[in-house]
Amino acid sequence: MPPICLSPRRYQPIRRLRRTLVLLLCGTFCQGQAPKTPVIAPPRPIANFTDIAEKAGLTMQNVFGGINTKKYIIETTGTGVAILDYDNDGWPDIFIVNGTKLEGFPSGKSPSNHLYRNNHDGTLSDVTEKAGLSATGWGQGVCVGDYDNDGWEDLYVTYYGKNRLYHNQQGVFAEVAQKAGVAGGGKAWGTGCAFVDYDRDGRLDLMDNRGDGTFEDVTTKAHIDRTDGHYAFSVSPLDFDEDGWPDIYVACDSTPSILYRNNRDGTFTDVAVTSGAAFNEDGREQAGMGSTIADFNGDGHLDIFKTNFSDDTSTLYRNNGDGSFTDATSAAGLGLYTQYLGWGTMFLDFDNDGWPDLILVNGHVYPEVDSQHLGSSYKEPRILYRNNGDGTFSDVSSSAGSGVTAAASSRGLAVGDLWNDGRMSAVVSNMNAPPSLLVNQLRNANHWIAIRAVGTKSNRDGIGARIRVKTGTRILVDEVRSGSSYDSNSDMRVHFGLGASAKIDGLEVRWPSGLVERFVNLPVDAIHMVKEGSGEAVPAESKKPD
Ligand SMILES: [Ca+2]
Ligand SMILES: [Ca+2]
Ligand SMILES: [Ca+2]
Ligand SMILES: [Ca+2]
Repeated sequence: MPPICLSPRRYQPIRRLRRTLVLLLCGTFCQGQAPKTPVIAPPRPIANFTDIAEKAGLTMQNVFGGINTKKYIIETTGTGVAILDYDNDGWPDIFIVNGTKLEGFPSGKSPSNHLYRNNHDGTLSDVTEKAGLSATGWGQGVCVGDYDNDGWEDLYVTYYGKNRLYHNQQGVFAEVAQKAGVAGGGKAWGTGCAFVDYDRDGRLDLMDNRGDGTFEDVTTKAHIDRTDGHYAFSVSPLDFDEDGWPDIYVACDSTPSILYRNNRDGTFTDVAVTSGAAFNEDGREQAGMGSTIADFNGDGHLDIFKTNFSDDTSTLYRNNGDGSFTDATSAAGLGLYTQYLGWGTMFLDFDNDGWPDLILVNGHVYPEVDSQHLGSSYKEPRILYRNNGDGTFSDVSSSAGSGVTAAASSRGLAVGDLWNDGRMSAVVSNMNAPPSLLVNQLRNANHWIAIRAVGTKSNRDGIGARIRVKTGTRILVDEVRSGSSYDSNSDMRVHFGLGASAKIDGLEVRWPSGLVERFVNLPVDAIHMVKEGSGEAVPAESKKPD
């Protein structure tokens, strides 16, 4: 059965944007005289994210419509970013989608998407051409998944226009969207996408993967088309009700969010309203942009965080563990800002203390906003929230480094352990500017572990696998996930901060095939390849009736 990538044509109704989008210290303690009274050390900085994009060689120029003036909404949405290991050398590489401008370009001068290969030394090389990925157009989102299970990560790129599916042929990509039946009609505006094995047949779907290199459009069959009148922006798969079947959260602009519950029979039902994940706590529709999934409060249930338009806060939906969500934004201390227009967002445990933190990138849709004195700016700083481990977050942006405080009009965001050292970095796509590569220069003594799931019976990426790590005091949970953030795809290796725990007591994987396995004796501070069928099988716990 197939993997699912919510994307092209059939998604059209919920992917079209509303056209009326509102035009819209004393630094150091005095040195000099030796103090007579004890000196209180200044608080240790929490993070020091610096933008090393230029130094690292990430120098492409994003082109996305007019620089100072935007006439159409198509010029405002920007592009996504993917972190993937395209050449299978074990080091994550970076793919950045690009757009164009209304006036077009002389032949040979058109902007292209870019692929950067990781040189393993803190730098990257532009390998776009060599990898066969030079292409121009109104690029939007990107998602990663090995749809043909050949061990090489494939790429799907959405467009205002025909979408592109790049089949990875040992490091060189061939564009096969038309042949595979996922190009769409060219009239829809593709935004977010994700690969999901919605029917758990071991083949990733973006639509329905027939298993012969083509996809059947199952939008109607799967009841996805029963959700009309939404302006869908980004896609985050998660098994919110823990029945072993992947569900799909879609953040929508100006309309209620969608939560597709997988009915285990090839169909989905939008349960966002009844589950409490459609509106905010005041029952208001929001203008959702990006979304991210993690268990923020350590209760074993995956929660949802969503960025929204300005004049609103972001929203944190706490999963109650019974199929329902509660808006926990204010209680978690995330209701501070309404001036920012949020796009990409990801949970990431930047300090490896075992509690997923949050990064958000912002920026208004129209450059013209700067002359209108509306209280928000085209270029806005990023935000970093540290998870306090007690259900609340603290805004640590101002002490998190120049890469966080810098203002940009950002859109896509992906996170990953770019240099395999346990430190999470972020790649950001900025409007009409080069990308940012935010690397935390601060190290600490906390431990971590990362898992690269390799499915055998399940899809090869293990997308949808649920991983539980047991330490002395905690059970950490996450899933292998394609998509998320704003139209982006993060490092699919699942990263867990472990705090002071120098060992784990065990790791359990529930594969999409249904197999539940335990893996033991995995050392910390390392990335482990965990292959389906190589662990110690355990009876599936608390299996709900099929
Ligand atoms: Ca690589
Ligand atoms: Ca492949
Ligand atoms: Ca489910
Ligand atoms: Ca943390």
